[in-house]
Amino acid sequence: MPGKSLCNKKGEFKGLPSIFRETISLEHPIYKPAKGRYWLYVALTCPWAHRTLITRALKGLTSVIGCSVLHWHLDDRGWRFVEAGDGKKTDERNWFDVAGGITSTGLNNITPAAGVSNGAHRLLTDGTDEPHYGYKRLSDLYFKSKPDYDARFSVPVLWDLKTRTIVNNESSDIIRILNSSAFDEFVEDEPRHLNLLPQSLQPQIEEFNSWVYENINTGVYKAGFAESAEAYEKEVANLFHYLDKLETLLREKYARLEAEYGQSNKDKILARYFVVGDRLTEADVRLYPTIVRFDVVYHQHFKCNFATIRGGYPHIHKWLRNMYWRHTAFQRTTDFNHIKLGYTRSQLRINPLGITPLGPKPDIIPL
Ligand SMILES: N[C@@H](CCC(=O)N[C@@H](CS)C(=O)NCC(=O)O)C(=O)O
Repeated sequence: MPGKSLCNKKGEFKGLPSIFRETISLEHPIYKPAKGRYWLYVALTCPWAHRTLITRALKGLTSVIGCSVLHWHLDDRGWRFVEAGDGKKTDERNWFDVAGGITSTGLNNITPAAGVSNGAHRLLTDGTDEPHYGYKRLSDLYFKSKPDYDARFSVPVLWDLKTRTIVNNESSDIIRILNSSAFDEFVEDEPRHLNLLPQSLQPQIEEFNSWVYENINTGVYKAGFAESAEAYEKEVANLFHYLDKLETLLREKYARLEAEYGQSNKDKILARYFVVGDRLTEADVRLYPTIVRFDVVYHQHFKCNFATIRGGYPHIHKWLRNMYWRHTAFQRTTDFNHIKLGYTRSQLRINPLGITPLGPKPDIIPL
């Protein structure tokens, strides 16, 4: 979202519409489940793409649906792939097999001279190339699917290698496709049995998702992209009102678990400490990408600075660290370098000099 405004005349942020909304199922006339047929294009900085990576990992689909990672820097022409000579080549081992985690030397090793908007230094793995067609831009996939496409080129994209079309570019749909039983036959027992949307909890999950989406997931963007003080002030107050609501919900949940298992039985408590019900669901997957970005980006870059999560919300903080440190699918898909660089060096309307703040330290505190 570089350069151009995504706001209406009042300076209020409006999101990006998704127009590819197909699904994958045995009944679908075109998009049938198959191993190796579908491909996910993501950017690690993007919270919406992050949900799909977490779900892919949780469901054991990393060897069923491949994945390419766009360069973290978004420019006026949208997302681009890393090309040979433009940083590092794809490391198939890292990107395909694991949850999307990369090893990097860390943001703190970037010298001040790297404070340029396009990331001149290559001290981390910037992304991957496009392995199927050698495309240079995400837009190439959109035009291949729909030659007269005239909207923004957003990640995530779920792509069909057989028909060479975009199946879906809406993250909330993609996580449901990945969670469905469509790919069960290609997956090991354990992840296959994980259902992020159990029927008994569905109404609660939908209810939770709807206020979290409106006020927290997009709330940070509404505050950060606001182009008038009035719009910003309204949105930031609203965001923190809902973080307070979330904190209360988690405080009560934690107290209930303590009463049930005893205060000292931390392991048992943490094994059940999720936002809806006592098990991991889609609600955790959709909340996490926003909360893990909060202290490192949204607090300063989007001016969401009434409080940090670590400083002001002890129960959200505990939930966040529980997700990150106890669940590899969350940890290995979280790349703080891409997250920090992506926002602070791409969104130059907000941060014109493209200088990336180094803190907070550490990116996430141990549990
Ligand atoms: N509705 C979409 C929104 C995705 C979205 O906003 N992606 C952003 C990155 S965080 C993007 O790709 N923006 C490209 C651009 O603004 O040009 C979804 O949830 O999948």
